[in-house]
Amino acid sequence: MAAEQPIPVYTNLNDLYGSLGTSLNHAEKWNTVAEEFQRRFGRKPAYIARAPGRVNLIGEHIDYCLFGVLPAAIERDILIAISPRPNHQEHAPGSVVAENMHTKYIRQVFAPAPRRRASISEEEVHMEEWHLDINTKELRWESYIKAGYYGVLVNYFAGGGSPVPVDILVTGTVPAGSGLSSSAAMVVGSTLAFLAVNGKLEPNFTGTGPQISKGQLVEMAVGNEKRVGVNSGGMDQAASVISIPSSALYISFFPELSASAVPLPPGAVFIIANSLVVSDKAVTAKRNYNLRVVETLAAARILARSLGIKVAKDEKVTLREVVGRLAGEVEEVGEMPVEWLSETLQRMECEAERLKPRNATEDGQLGVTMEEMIEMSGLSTEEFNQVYLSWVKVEATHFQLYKRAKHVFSEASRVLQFRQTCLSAASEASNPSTEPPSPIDVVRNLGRLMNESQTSCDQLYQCSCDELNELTKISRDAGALGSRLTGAGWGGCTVSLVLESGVDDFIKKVSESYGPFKDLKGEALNEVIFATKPSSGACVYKFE
Ligand code: NG1
Repeated sequence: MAAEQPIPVYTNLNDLYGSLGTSLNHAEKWNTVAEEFQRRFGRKPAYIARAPGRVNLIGEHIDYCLFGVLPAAIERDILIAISPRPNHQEHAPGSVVAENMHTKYIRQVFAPAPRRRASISEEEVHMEEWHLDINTKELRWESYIKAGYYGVLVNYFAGGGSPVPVDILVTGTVPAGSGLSSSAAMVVGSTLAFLAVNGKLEPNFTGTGPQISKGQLVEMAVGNEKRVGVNSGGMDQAASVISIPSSALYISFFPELSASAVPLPPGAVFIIANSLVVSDKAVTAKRNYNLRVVETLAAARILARSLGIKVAKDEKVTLREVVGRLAGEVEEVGEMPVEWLSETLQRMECEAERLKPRNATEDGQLGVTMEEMIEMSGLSTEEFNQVYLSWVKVEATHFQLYKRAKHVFSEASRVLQFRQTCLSAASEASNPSTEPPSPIDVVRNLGRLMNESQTSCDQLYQCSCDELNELTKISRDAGALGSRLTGAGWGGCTVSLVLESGVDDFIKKVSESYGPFKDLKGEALNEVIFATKPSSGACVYKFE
């Protein structure tokens, strides 16, 4: 299983470039960052960690409800060069000098502070916890570096030991705040760089481990990103770590993280276009991302209660768990068969009506107030606050439980249909005794699902914006068979499905029609609209 494999550590550049499976000029990027590190810090880096961004083909805002999603890693990535500082003893333990090749991001110097535990027993006398200040109020590039580092400190140095002081140099080609997961790529890259430099990626002295698996790195990176203030699902980190070249990845989170390759139909090209509206998830979290997390959790409890499904008072049950309990799924046996899950999801789309406010207008525009939501949950105000609001800040007068749940169930269904369409097309194409499906029909079906996803994101989940709506419409008019926002939304990028034969014409038409692209040419245009190929997941290069 992909999630159980160890993180690849290369010592040979040919193996490294071969593993990436993409066309971009990798050698040049890796050499530039190594040379620049040498120029700035006077020695070669010890390691370079790579973590790619990702594009989500379908399955938006359902990973934190524990439904499966379908992303692919992209060629654009973050590279972090790192090396221990010479003369360790002269520096504070674990101190960091962090530089970024992008001139906009200035040099940062910080050190984790060891914090002695308040109550310590004899054995625990040497136990230390670490603290790193992370500013979650504003967008700061080093917060993502710190978030990755924090996880390494907590997981590997809580029981004692000193992290090495380091210099690091960061560079990247994943545009920030654009829905291509630059934040997850930064956190995964930073986690890997600090693990490597502290000797935590090597197998132990018997050569049998413990070596961190891809799945464990995903879990660490998800926890680490929460420290920047976003209660993300696990899609981005899983895509950045586990992806494989030439396929998308079906990632499911229930009953545990698992990932499998989904072959994409030949001739289908995914084109990313940046709306150039920057959406900073961390800063808007209480009105956007985190609010959606709370709305879906509250919807899950209320729906369960209304359907007579048992939920413990202190449990943060998810919509996926409610579906499982309704269908009588046995978690220990693994995820229920796809047909069964699809049927239950269809039923749930109807059951979601139970979440409409009593005084609902025809189109269900009005949500429920906080008081109504607490009453519907069957918990006391104190219990509700404790379970749903004590760990997160949200800001809203009304909570849109019905619309959010309806989006989640329909989007989860679309992911299953998208995956099934790709799998059936691939298996029929490889079976000499059946007529292969018409490629255009396959791609049309996928495109239709992507268009439906965009409508649902816009109208039910309200995570689109005028510019994304305009760009997806322009893309369809320019020949895309499907076009949708990708990632959290509220700005950022779209992904469009285009036939290989129409790529150049598509890019030309979109760049002539979308206002902010009109004056862009050459590299500047290529920065905002480009075709992408699925790339491989995170890895580390070790200099010898
Ligand atoms: P972006 O903003 O594209 O990195 C976010 C979440 C995902 C997922 C999507 C919406 C983080 C790190 N990522 O993606 O887990 O929930 O929104 O589908 O918060």
